[in-house]
Amino acid sequence: GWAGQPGVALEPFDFEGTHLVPIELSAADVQNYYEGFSNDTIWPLYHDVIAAPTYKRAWWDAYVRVNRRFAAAAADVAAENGTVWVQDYQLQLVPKMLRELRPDLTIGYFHHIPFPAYGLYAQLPWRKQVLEGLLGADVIGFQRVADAGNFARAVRRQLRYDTKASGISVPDGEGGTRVALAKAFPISIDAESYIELAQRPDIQQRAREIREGLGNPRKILLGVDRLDYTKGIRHRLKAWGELLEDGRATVEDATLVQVASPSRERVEAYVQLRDEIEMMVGRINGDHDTMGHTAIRYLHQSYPREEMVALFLAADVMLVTALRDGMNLVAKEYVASRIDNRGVLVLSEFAGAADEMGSALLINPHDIGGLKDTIIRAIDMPAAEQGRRMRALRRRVRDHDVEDWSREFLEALSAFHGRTSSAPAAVAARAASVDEEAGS
Ligand code: GDG
Repeated sequence: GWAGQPGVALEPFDFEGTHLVPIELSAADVQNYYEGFSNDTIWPLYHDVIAAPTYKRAWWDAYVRVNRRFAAAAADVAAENGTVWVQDYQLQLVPKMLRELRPDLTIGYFHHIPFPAYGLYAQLPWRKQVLEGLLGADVIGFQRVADAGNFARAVRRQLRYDTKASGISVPDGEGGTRVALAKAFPISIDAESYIELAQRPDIQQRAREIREGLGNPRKILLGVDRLDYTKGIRHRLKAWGELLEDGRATVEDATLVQVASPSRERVEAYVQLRDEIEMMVGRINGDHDTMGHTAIRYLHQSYPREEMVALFLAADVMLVTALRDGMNLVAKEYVASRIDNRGVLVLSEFAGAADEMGSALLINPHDIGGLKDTIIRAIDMPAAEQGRRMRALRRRVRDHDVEDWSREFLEALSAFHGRTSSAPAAVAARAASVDEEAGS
């Protein structure tokens, strides 16, 4: 990882049983590699160009340089025949660079955000290099089956490699072919730690205080997101504002608590988004607040986990309205925290979590009319139906927590490392057998 602050050179150190090797990034690296290429090129492109991606050659050059630095550092410290698991879109070139430096290693990569449809991916001026970078891994994990499918299609179209089932035939540079696995491994949360927090009397007391502090509205609606244009916060505010405007809800009926944690504050699209959201909140509150009740309690702040769980316990309705989201852990954290089997999750079908959480009220956030109807349905949902849905959701999150996720990925990685193939048919057979071994 990097030190978290530009220009800070830290010696390797141990923390909670893990040896950490910080990579130094200069202020220019942060600007070009991190805020630029990672967060203003890849992030918007991979989230369906909700915001327009910026393509700058100087940013790409910085991305290559910094990826090389990470690869070199990993190559220096990894054990002989060891395993390296590369995390996320800031490091897409590392798998190939690392394989070149250390052919003995087993290399995995997990992609936390969506992988876009080919028609969008094709915009990327460096589309071939990025695919080749990722294909340096033995296993490339995605959140959704659709993401893995989009990746395989991009590989077929751009690189003309064979793909069968989840296996991709990659030339090994010596006339042979190795097989990389590209497959969905949906991430999860440490569910047990949320359950433990939700059981604490002080946190339950805090949930009651939060409700009191809001003037005891009949229902509390909650949104928790990094302040990001992918999260659909504007769509959520628009729907809620219209419901108040139409008289279908009042501020005594319900208050929306929106935690929007500060994020990427030096990227222009985020500066603009914050202005737009704060203007909307000001208008809606100005129109509807009373002395005792508010339409939206907007908090541009970050909170400790205890406070987040108290908020989850206080919230009758959780609104996850992302326009595009790799998974959305907040949806899973909310249901894990609801040890009382009450509360309603309204969940965007454009979040990866929708693939596993079919018992939520699924919505299309672009359909403001449908979103409004669903919010009313959630506010009015009878306790028995809440219980039925919440129990099914909680079962899924408890049965598949973050430990299962990492174990399944690492098992697939050790099963798949070193697979070679001469015929495409063999690729299909091997990919299918690993699918079974990974249990999905
Ligand atoms: C990326 C992908 C994918 C937020 N505010 C506070 C706070 N949070 C915590 C939440 C949750 C996490 O941050 C956010 O995770 P999400 O999954 O919701 O979204 P991203 O940050 O965009 O994460 C996403 C994820 O990677 C994992 O693969 O699911 O799709 O975009 O845990 O609770 N936590 C605390 N205070 C806050 O104010 N303590």
